[in-house]
Amino acid sequence: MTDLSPALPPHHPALSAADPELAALVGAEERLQAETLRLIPSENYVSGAVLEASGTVLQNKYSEGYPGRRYYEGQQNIDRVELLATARAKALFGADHANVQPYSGSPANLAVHLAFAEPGDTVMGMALPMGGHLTHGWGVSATGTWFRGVQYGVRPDTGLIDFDQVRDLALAERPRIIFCGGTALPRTIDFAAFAEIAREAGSVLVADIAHIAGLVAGGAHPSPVPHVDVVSTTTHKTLRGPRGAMLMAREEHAKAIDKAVFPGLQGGPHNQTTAAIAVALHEAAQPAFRDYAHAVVANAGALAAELLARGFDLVSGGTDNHLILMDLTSKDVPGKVAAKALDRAGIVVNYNTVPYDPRKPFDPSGIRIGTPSLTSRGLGTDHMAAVAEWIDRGVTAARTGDEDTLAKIRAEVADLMAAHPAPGLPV
Ligand code: DSN
Repeated sequence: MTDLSPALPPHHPALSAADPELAALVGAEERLQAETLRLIPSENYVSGAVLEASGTVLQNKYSEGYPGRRYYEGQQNIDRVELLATARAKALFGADHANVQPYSGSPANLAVHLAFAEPGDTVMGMALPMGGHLTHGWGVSATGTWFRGVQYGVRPDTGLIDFDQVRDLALAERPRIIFCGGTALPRTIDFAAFAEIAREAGSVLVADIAHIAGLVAGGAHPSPVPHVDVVSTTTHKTLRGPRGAMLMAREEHAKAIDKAVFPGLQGGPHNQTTAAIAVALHEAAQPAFRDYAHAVVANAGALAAELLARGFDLVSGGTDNHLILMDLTSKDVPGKVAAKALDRAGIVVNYNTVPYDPRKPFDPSGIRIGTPSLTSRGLGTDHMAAVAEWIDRGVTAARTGDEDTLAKIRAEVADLMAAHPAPGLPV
């Protein structure tokens, strides 16, 4: 049950007056985000500027179409907002073309299918339980039912992408599209290796960099742009923007991408989100963002080292990026039990399958953690021993049912969080 007891912060006066019940929920969420150690690697804190942009009157406007080619009048300002966002995306990532209209990552990836494949065509991506994404042709997704998904994985001995398998599968299946990238990949993605295979197979290569977009923008992960046909990304993970997405493409694919997003799949773009994306891209182009991206990676490396020192098994033995995938089998605690106990301790993670997991996705062996949010709060490598220690104590307490320890950790976490206020939240 959500704790609604804390006093509301006074900074949503209209909302509080009009709908106190909803305002109380927002206030409770603000407090939760302020007091907890948020380790879900796909989450972050946006800046106050991004938050403000996403709550503007731009949301009152319909603008189906693209700048200069709309189906509604009154686009004097909206066109400029979207042009600013696309120009900033192209400049930041060095892309020929950018489309900032996809509502989020899944519609963006569906648009990619619409642009390059016909229903029933073969598409290839990493299997979801290996670290891929639903929308890369996984069976329960529309991308795996309307299209024929074939899937690659990681090597059981190393936890690294099995490029022999990728190549064999690509040459045997000749997929229309190959996706690289995913949601639980702790290691650097070798875009050049994928590009060579896609070239041999005659496939369109798509890099889904949703998780690492901020690292790419900040120079802390190699860019896919020189190697791939299309880049798909959400804007709200390491990139620290609003919930939204972008597609970037080589010039030759620009028309196909735009047509697939609108009118192929969507109606009017969410202009308030477009504005907030533009702000986030502006922030990501500043020198401080490079420091942020490198700090995210340094923190994850330090945290991984501390966890390994405490006897945890990490998929692939560690991390190169913002994400750590922990296999808790040797700790004798299922991932879901650990995740729920850590949540009670004020440490927010998600339970996750690990490659070759003998358990079910809704009750898997692992948890997935990452450092984007804690880095946004200014935590550094010298804090990672404490974070690892809390996780260690929390996982042990999960096994033994020691609620007192979980409550103690929650208080310790809240103290550290109070000393490191999060961007965008009321102090
Ligand atoms: N749900 C996202 C994540 O948590 O990684 C991927 O879509």
